[in-house]
Amino acid sequence: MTRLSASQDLRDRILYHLTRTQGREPEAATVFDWRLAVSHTVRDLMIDPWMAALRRAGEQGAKRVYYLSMEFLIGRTLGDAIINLRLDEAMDEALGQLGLDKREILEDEPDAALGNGGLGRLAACFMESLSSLQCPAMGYGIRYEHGLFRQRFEAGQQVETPEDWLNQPHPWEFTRIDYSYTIGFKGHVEKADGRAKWHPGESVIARAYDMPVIGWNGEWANTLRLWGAHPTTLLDLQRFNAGDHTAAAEPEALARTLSRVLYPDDTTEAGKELRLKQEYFLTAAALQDILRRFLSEHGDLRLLPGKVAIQLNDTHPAIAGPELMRLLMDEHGLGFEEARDLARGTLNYTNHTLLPEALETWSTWLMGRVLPRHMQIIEMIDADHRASTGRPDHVGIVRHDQVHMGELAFIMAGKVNGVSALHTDLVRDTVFADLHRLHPDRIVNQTNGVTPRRWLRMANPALAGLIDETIGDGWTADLDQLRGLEAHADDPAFRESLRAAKRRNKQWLADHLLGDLGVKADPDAIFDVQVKRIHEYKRQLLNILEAIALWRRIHDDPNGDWVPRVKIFGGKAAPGYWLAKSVIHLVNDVAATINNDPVTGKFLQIAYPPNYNVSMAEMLIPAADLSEQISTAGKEASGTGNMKFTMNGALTIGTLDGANVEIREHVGAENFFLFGLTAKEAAAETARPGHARAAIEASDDLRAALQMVAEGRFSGGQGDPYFTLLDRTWNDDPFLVASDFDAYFAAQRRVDTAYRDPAEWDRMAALNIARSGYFSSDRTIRGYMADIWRAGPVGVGE
Ligand code: B1H
Repeated sequence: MTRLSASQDLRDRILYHLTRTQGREPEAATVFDWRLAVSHTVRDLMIDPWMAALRRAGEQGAKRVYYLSMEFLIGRTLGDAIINLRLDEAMDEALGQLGLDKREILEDEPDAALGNGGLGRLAACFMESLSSLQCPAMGYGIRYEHGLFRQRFEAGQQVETPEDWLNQPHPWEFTRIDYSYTIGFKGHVEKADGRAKWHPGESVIARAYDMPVIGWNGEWANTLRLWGAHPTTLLDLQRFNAGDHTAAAEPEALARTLSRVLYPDDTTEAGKELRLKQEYFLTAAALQDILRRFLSEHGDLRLLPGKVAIQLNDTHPAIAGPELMRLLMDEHGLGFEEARDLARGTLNYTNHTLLPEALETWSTWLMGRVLPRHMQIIEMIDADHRASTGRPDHVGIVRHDQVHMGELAFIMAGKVNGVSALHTDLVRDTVFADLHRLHPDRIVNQTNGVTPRRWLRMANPALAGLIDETIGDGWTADLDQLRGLEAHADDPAFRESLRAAKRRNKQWLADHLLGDLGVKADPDAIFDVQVKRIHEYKRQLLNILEAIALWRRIHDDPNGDWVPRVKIFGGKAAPGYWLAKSVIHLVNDVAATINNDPVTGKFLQIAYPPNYNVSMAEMLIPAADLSEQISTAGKEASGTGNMKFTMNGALTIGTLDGANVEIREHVGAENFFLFGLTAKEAAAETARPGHARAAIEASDDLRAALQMVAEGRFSGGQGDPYFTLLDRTWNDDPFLVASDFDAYFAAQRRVDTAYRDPAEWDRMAALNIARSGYFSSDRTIRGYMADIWRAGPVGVGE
């Protein structure tokens, strides 16, 4: 089809859906109506590749990959689908003909915020890459009615309100009432004829809601299947008729609780019965669905490991081990050993964190009460593993009346992987050292990646256009082709265009997001961005203390040759994480003071737009000059934001932590602002008594900054709000803010110096982009396919 007829076709389809699906005439249509009409138009175009992919995978009896995750942080779908279907130009024309503003339509879509942070966003990037690589796969998650809470600031402090994305029609989903499974909880276990039978005391229905995930070039779509919880009996009619209307609706309310809210926890464990039930709900529904599909295609359970690969995204779905064994033993009559081997041939586990507070455990009491049969099977797995490996009694899955889900996941997995080279080494040396000795081939590395379709082509059209002009558009499917830009890094014309593209993004940000906040951001200033969950180990505190120290220095020498900066923060704190919330409060307090300072105002501004989410990341990252990746070495498993910034031509100031290590290796040490202790040094420093006090006493800048906070310079003369934060920094400082402060401050001054030389800065930015190809999630998924799943892509049209 020619472009003109393609755009006319789109326009006709949009008008069709506006009237037939939305029931509106153009004259009366709102942005919402148009957005739904456009979404249905785009959705229609996904159906053929989707159906074809499902058919082809079935016909070829291909091995299926299943990704089980409590989180899928999808964000918006429309813009991404337009890009992947290669409809952008035709759509621009069609919308133009209809007199519609594309940005306004795209921004009308609520973010599907079904995740907390990196772990959930990784799952979303993986789904996109699986489709782009035509690997037959399915994601399984929960259809939370309320995604991650909305964040507001009141007097600088975080206030949470419920998120409500399903309060309006969700055009991307298909309800599958025919795929419903009963999920049991509690009750008792009966033994009869040598077989165990679990009689649950409660049950709910898991119903499938499917979303197609279209890959690049529109050739293949996999399914993201999210489970919604529904009651087994809708209404207690007897109670209703007796006049007790509230009690009559109880079964429905109870069941729906299971898929009501996403746990707002990142790297800390929720420890709630409801969370355990949610985890089992997802896992049990997915496994029933997987076995049903497998049995209908293959029949013979012994083929399971050859036809099915299941990836457990962290330990959250780790109950899959015992559940799969229960199905194989209790429902299909297999013996323990055969069931164990089949399960282990099928399941794999990704570890995403070493933080002790995030390693899930459940009391044997709770596990035994909620999942009595699973508790028995866990004991059997533990005993069997001890017997077969000679592992001593004091280690194991069940210790001190706690079920350790990491150990369970490890023991039931064929492969266990870490998410960056450093993290995987630490997984081998620390949390799983003992299991690694027993199973030396089990742990492998798969460094995370991000999809370049969303994070470069869609989020940064200015840069994507320049890259297309310079090296063609082949990079979209093969990010290593960005290497072709290296040859242009010394070309002044290319560097000029690169600068112009970045400046356009900065100007837009300054005029909109930052301008709306009342921050006066000069697009020629360094846009210095730290966006991620707020956590002590990520050290937003280090960043804001540096800002205070810099502010003080500018004050002391207001006529100095300072390089203007806009520091931008974004991120949410878990609602119960008091110290993280205290850091948010401090950043906002400091911003309120500094931004209005007539002496320093033109050199330093601080912006903290509330409610950071995927869509905000899509605006901020393309406009960043400097990417803050400053976690305490050894604590950030990988990071994925760090990769998005690199791809978008921001330079990194960072520690040797997570994937920063590999980013630095790829882009070149001279194109990366490194500072701080290494993981090994950090571990030693943490163990040194009085390390924080000593570091603070040795640093005039840090001492002065802390002093200003203590004196209430940013809190109306009252130091009290920050007493605990300061006390912890002086006396404990487990994440070494003090020990790394001077090195960080000095690295920031190196950034200033580099920024003064635009040609050199642009060269470094060009090289960062050119060498970022490794961080495509396509590369990551190919790694999982080859090393973990032993699954191949299915050819289209073969
Ligand atoms: C990561 C989590 C996480 N690691 C518990 N662990 C959660 C743990 O709700 N919970 O209970 C939620 C999330 N998230 C992140 O995973 C790492 O911190 C990042 O470094 C990494 O890049 C990301 C993806 O691998």
